Amino acid sequence: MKITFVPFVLLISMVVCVSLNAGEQKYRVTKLIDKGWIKGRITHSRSDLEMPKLEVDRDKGACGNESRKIMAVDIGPDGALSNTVVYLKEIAAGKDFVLPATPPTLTQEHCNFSPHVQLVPQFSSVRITNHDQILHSVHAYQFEPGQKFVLYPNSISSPSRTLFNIAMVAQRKESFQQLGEAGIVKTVCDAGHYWMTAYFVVMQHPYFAKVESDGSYKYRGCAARKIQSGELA
Ligand SMILES: [Cu+2]
Repeated sequence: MKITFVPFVLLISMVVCVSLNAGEQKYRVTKLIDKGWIKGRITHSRSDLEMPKLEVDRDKGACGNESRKIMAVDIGPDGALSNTVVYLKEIAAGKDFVLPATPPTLTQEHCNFSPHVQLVPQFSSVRITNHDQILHSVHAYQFEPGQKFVLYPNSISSPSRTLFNIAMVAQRKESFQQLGEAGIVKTVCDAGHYWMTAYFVVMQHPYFAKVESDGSYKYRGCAARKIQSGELA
């Protein structure tokens, strides 16, 4: 069975966990009696795609000379698709969404954002750190869930709106910023490092997973047990 593919970040698993409601109602926490799981594996049907390299054209002292690859299509030798997020769609109720004890962190180091993709609860406060001795910025754009993106790193699709835009000068090592409602937040660096890109996948409910390096994923705490895998054409 093929899973709907939204280029590069999101894969949508359409398995009902507890209840399904096509309306816009808010997620409701409920007590689960039979705790099960849903698991699967995401692969790409072609492992021989030739992707363009992103050449470093400035600040090589801090950034190095190594060209960067487009992380959005990081395909393993067996077709495993990294940097992919799988989530349950249109879920109305389920387990509680436990917030992390420490804020999610987005790091700028060696002129890269890290991690490239991370999952965070809505309205999270995120910590941003700059480990380089040069100017970076974090320009964060808010998008609707399911937004499709052009693969080229700093390309911004419209419509979009700026969530925040901060300068991370060499002396500014830390900043805290607030995320909003569920959706996708794409961050780029406006300081000329066009290859720097990262994504927050902001979720309203806890039934989501970033795939492992072998493309596998597993949700826990569902009222059903099911295996569902997807392959991208
Ligand atoms: Cu930068």
